[in-house]
Amino acid sequence: MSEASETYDLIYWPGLPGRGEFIRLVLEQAGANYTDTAHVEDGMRIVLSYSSTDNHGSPVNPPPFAPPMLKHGKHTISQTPNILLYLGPRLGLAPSTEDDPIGIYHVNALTLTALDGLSNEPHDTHHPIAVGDYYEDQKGEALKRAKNYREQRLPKFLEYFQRVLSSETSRGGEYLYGGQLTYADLVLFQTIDGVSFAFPKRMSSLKESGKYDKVFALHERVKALDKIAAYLKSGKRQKYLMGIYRHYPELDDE
Ligand SMILES: N[C@@H](CCC(=O)N[C@@H](CS)C(=O)NCC(=O)O)C(=O)O
Repeated sequence: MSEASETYDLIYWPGLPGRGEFIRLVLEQAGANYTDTAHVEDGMRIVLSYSSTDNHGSPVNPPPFAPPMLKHGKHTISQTPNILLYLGPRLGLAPSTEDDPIGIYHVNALTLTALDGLSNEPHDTHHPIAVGDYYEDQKGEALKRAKNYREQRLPKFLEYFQRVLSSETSRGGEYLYGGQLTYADLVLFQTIDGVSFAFPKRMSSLKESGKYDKVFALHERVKALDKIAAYLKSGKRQKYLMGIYRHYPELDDE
């Protein structure tokens, strides 16, 4: 059953797409009613109140550690893939449990893999030592980490998703699983988009190689979906800045 008419509240840092973007794309594609701390006046204060050490939770919610968080009714869910797991079936972006009871676990695995290799690992290229330290203070290690990412890890993950799109369970190669759009496709779109922003030279040569054509085609396909295309053009889509996907030309050296 679609619950798109209910209101969801996304709690995420204003000013950058970040991990909140994975949730936003799902809400946008589903046409869901949602509020977003990125676009309210005291958004930063709201985010801080959730992640504060003064937050001891409620009778039904443990305190969350970090954004993104999703408030839905009296529940607050945290951890990006967990929020997606909550939203996917509710918003019609996951396989139906009646037809395919195990499908949601496959979609979740694909999502976790995209987040591992195309979101968390790119983040670690510019912050390989300490999340709380400046990039400039870990630049030497970042250069080494980024080289390994560009040469080994990035192609390995692209090859994996190319193989998934060529597999029988993709049902035709347009979408990752079951021949229909799921939230895993929206996640793969956003990760490819972000990695292309961070590593434009490397991604362009990987695209030109032709080895990952199905992955790049999925990126274009999702980008062209009516609701996603309208969202991307709207002022709601924020620019990549100092979040997970950062463009440092020296980290994108061939
Ligand atoms: N595994 C978590 C990571 C959450 C996370 O690292 N959130 C960032 C923003 S994208 C944050 O504000 N972290 C604060 C911290 O780690 O201290 C998820 O996927 O939601």
